[in-house]
Amino acid sequence: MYTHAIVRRPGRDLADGITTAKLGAPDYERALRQHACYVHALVETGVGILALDPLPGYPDAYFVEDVAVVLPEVAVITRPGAASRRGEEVAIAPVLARHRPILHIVPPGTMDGGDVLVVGQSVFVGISSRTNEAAAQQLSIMLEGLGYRVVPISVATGLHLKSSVCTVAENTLLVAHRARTGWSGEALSHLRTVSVADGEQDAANALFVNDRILMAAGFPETHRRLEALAVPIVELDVSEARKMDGGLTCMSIRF
Ligand code: CIR
Repeated sequence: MYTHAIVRRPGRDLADGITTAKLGAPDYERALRQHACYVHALVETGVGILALDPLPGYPDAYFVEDVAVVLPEVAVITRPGAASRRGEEVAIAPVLARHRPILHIVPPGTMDGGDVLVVGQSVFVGISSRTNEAAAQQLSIMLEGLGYRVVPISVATGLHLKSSVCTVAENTLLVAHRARTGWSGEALSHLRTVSVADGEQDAANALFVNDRILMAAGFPETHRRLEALAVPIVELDVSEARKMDGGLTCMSIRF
């Protein structure tokens, strides 16, 4: 069970963040309302919220997931792959230092937390435009003594590994069709998978917290498939985050 979630409010400059989405500019007031609903949904899962203010000069900083990988034993502060986001990690380290021993990804490693998917003792690391092999190796060395196995996965499309695959129940992944190419059968063989419905790609980033699935609103067929898991599902409108390539996992660090 998770007991904490770190979140950061979007700033007025959120439209200055990086995006490849062609969904238009995000609206600040709407983004704030949607973020408040997201935080409320997290509260309802039973976690305590550590809420941070916007970080001046860092319009992507509310995507806090990217700057840390937190396990029960340790928190790894990443080195974000996008130059404009480097510095966000400095602001998160003191918050996590109150809860975990801290380790750091160092140059030449670059890593975004959105590329790291922890399933039990397996730590899948997407090798993407943001996360490189050097960082995956550093993480492997940090975690092997703790009993984890780091498995690099090539991210062929989408921003991060978790743009296309995420946990939706114990040992169960929600997987977009496009993500399957990067996985060997062996890596997935011990896991149950649910496929994202055709045409519902942005449903692929859902968040499983304390026996509840938080998913983006507007993806009825994927919702229907997830109902088979018999896990309560909470739909949230995250249209403004999606305009900036964000989703459900990106906006919190759970531990
Ligand atoms: C970026 O490009 O870095 C942000 N606009 C979106 C980050 C989304 N983060 C995530 O999926 N973990």
